[in-house]
Amino acid sequence: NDGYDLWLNYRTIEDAKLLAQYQKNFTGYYIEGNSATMQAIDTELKKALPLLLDKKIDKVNSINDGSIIISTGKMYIDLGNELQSVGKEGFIIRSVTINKKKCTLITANTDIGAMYGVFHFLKLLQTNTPTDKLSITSVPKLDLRLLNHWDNLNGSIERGYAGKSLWKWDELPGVVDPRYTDYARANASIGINGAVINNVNSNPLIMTEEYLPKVKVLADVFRPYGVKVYLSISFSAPIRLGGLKTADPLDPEVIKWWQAKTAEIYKYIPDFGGYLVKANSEGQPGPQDYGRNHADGANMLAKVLKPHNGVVMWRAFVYNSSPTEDRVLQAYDSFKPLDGDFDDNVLVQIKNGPIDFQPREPFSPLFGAMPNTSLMMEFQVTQEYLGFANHLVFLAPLYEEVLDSDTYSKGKGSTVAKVIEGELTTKKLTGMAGVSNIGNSRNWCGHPFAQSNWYALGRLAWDPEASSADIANDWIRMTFTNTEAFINPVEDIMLNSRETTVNYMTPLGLHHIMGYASHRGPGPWVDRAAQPNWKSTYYHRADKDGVGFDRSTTGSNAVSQYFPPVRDKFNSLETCPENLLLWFHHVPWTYEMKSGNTLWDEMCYHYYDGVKEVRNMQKTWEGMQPYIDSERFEKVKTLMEEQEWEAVFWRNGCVLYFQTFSGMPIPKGLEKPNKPLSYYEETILR
Ligand code: BDP
Repeated sequence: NDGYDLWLNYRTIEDAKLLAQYQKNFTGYYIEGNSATMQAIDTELKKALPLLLDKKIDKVNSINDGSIIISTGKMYIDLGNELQSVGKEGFIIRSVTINKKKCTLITANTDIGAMYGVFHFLKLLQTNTPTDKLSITSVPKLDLRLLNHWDNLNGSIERGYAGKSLWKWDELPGVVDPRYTDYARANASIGINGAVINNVNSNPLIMTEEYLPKVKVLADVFRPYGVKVYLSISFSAPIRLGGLKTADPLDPEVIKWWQAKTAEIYKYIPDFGGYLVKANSEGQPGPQDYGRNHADGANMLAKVLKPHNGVVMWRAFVYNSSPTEDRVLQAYDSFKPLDGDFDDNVLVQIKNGPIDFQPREPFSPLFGAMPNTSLMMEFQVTQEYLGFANHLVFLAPLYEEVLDSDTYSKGKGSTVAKVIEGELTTKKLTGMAGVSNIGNSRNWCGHPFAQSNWYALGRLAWDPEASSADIANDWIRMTFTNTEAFINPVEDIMLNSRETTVNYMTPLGLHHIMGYASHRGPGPWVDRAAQPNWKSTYYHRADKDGVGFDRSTTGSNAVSQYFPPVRDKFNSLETCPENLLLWFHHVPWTYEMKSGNTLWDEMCYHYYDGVKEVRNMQKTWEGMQPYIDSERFEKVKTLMEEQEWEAVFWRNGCVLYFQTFSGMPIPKGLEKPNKPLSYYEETILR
């Protein structure tokens, strides 16, 4: 098994009793309608059912005992208002009796809803769930459930660690790689309904006559699977492609240019999703270049897209290069004053934390702070700051931690999940995007376990309140095996893996201390950079007295961007959660932690625990050999060896570096680094 099948790895049910039951319960499938989506459902069932049930099982023309009925039009049983309530994308699965025949009904208002139902049904079989008395209703809580591909037109992927881009621009539109279909299938199976196919640092050529026919082919392949195509655009495209002198969003010629270009795109792709925009951020052009603000820019595009039903996703990831103005403050300060100014078809897309996809950050204070704006979540699935594709890090616990955080924007219970579900806002467009970790490597994501992060993103976009434990459990069963002796230990590995990584990289609220530019390996010593807030020393502020960034009311006052109880909790050294301590406070090395240890000792213990936990993970994995194929077993084993090596490297580098400030010894009983600090400073991991 080379991992190509992802979680759609249909294997015969291992439990003989259950298999016999399923074989009895399911005799054939009956599909109403013949749309491209229904045909795709047919293909999926034709492949999956015989493999899962180890018997011939076909499409049937009439309803029999044991039929799986897939229908969007005909009502087989009285569902009352229920069908209506599942909307355009939800579905219902029911065990029913029709004309004395026992059947399973999968029904929805649309074909894509039915497809989601079918994948859910297959998941039930894949995870060995009893199917006698099914009564399932499922509706996605968010409208836009997207992957953001940071893929460049030359085939490279910004922050991609799983090979080259899936999109073969040189072959398209003539040659259509069958892999595009498998990509869409995988997305549909977890409810992902859109893909921004190019990098946010956008090359405007994507919007030219050369590329649009290629983009159209992708859209055509994705369409039956409910995956819409979106593009990242460059705000200066009217200048770079159109030859205009300005890209001022209020200039009539500029507006005309966008109208014509947008209409052209819709000619190729009538259901094109819309634009994702990185503007006035890290050197990208934007409305501020012309004295306009983010809302002026977003609304101009929104008005252009509106007649076509397209949306604008305008990113809030903005910060300047000021050496003194805390970077953490800047997205909030730029966007909060614009609350209420954005058109209805604009979503402001916010990274989960106020800096940049760190192993741990507090939630972005913008969530809850813009009640009159549609806000969407941006998570990173690719592991830019989390060990690339070499470290096993299951990200669902990170996503869950953010989604469950209480903003208190409308009192207790105003979680980030509720904010992005639109429950606390006047605007109703909702969404979640994940920066994709997919490339053309045979197993899609590089590390066999990195697939679980793509999977988790889809599941949490469907239901931001889903639990990471359930997600891990399903993923393991679908991807590997239903053997309990494998599931339990591997689920533990997955659920602990993110905290393990925080421990050996950035414990206690440390952040942005990775190697310069590459963001791989430790780099707390990075003190020279193209701009001040790209230096690690800017963030950790270690000196002989202590370490950490004072963002309390006596410091940069970032705490004040949160609502009162959260603000006060973060502001006080005593109540600030220790896992965010150095994010919000500059703390003396000798400060007594809750454990009774000094801060210095505590920091050391975290770094050492991180390594210990990776070693435990390795030991557990060793015991898993009997349960799975040797190909994936060996691959994970080798990657874990690398992870252990890098964890030790991180630990030693960081402990030795911070020791130059604390001047305190590494606690007794801990193995001493066997190389001097200079070795870690000079060895650059890429
Ligand atoms: C940072 C990445 C950079 C991206 C940027 C962004 O280092 O490559 O372009 O985020 O999200 O994390 O725009």
